[in-house]
Amino acid sequence: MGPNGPSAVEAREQMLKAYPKKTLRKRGKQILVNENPGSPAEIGANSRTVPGIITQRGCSYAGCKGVVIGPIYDVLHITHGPIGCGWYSWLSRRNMNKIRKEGETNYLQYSMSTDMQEDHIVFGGEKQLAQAIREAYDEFKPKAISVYATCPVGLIGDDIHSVCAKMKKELGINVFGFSCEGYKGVSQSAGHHIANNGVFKHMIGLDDTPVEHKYKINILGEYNIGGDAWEIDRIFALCGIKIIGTLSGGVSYDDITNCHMADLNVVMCHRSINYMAEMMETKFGIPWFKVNFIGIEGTKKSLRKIAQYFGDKELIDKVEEVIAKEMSEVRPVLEDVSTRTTGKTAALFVGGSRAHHYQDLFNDMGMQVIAAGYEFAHRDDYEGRDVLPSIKVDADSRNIEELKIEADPERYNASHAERKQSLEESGFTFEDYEGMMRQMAKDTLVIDDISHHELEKLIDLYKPDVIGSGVKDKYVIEKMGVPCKQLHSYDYGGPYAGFKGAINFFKEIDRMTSSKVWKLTRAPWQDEGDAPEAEAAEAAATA
Ligand code: CFM
Repeated sequence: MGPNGPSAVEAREQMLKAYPKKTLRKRGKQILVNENPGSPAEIGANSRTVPGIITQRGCSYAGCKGVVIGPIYDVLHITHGPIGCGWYSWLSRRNMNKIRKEGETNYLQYSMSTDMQEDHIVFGGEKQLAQAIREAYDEFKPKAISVYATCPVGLIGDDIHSVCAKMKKELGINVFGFSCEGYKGVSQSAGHHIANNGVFKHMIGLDDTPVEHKYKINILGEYNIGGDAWEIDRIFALCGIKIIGTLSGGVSYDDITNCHMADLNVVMCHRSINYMAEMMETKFGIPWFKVNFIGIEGTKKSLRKIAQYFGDKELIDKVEEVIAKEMSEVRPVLEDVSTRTTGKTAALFVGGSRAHHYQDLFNDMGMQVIAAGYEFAHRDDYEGRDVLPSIKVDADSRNIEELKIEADPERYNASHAERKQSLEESGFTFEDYEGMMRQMAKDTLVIDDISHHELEKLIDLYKPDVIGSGVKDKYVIEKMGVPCKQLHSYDYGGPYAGFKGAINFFKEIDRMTSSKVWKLTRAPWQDEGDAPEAEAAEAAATA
């Protein structure tokens, strides 16, 4: 097994040739053959989608409310807008939650919206918003209320920030708003940045209660999809490392207001939260580096790096002990599964980090990733952070505020900075992200913001054994006879992070790629006479 089909150069040409000239020029920059993984070529990323091309992207509101802030379980989230935006963001992302401390409340089963009507659009919706905040407060008495602007709110010019400030005064609780109108920026990535700014301004640093623990960290960019954060919590508890806040999977308001007391930030999803890591380092001196708990090699490497950061022999030994014990459970599963998965192929088109992270899990199983791409990541997520200075800031990015952060005169922790410096002198790396392309094999395809046409072409040409993607194309892929694993929601499964997560994933992918049912699938249109391929596959599968 392995990739059969044309060379990547030819596949690229076949994808592009259907397009009109202007589209071809644009898509040509976003579809690359990874010719030199050591020094990746420049990819067109974070640019506007060509209208009509059928993208998988979401909007700024989705990135802000849905992704970064929505998972905080005891903040009351109110969508200011017509009912659809609140409805479609109601528990549709599988960021799981349970109350962590006595006395806390979980509001995430509710969806709150101002339900804007035509007269609010005509006469303004500010009164409606103030009323909604008051009503929500009377009903629930939360610690904090967060308001999200949708497209029409920006178009009519409702000033949500002054309404929030007024209500903050009136109610005596923290009330803050996000100007994350769906049209801001070119994708949900803009919403991440807006969310980071708001969390930093309105929550980080409010509670200076010291946390007594030898090893205190925050995990940034981990959203507890399918319970991933809980598996990471389990491993850290075994190692004796304290997580103050996970931003923002399964986290409470109090955890976030206190998380600047940590000694270290580790970043899982670089795309959605690198801004926060940088701002916290500037203001409080907390160093950060990139980790990955998806895949056993990634998990081991990340744990060892954290232990090395603290530098205590006791912790370093404990981490090795935990790894050895966990691996005794992983190894037999992996050995069994690998007999069937080795040499099989996968393609991954997901978000802004998983198309990279999940390559580790497939590699663990001996599978080859023949093509991958993000929906909305930036060049640094593809080519590595060293390209940051050369990224052009266009009009769409300029729309998003860049906060000016300075070191906190009292709370900047200089001893963290000293530790960072001495570790760097011994070769330890911080603020590091190599990006996806360096890790991919030579001559694989890298496709940013893939269109349905390109995806169908890819399947026609290569028939990968599995595709990791989302619900927008899952059933298109499966109708073409290829199993699709949703790597946003995990379908109904998970966790896939850490050691237990890896076991779940190995079994799931083994089940999907070993099943013969896919070769028997026939789309209705294939029954109208031209189905020799499907018949041959059926004969082979039943033989
Ligand atoms: Fe980060 Fe995410 Fe992702 Fe993302 Fe997302 Fe997500 Fe994703 Mo869906 S924060 S970039 S905006 S890892 S919701 S948990 S799965 S597209 S790859």
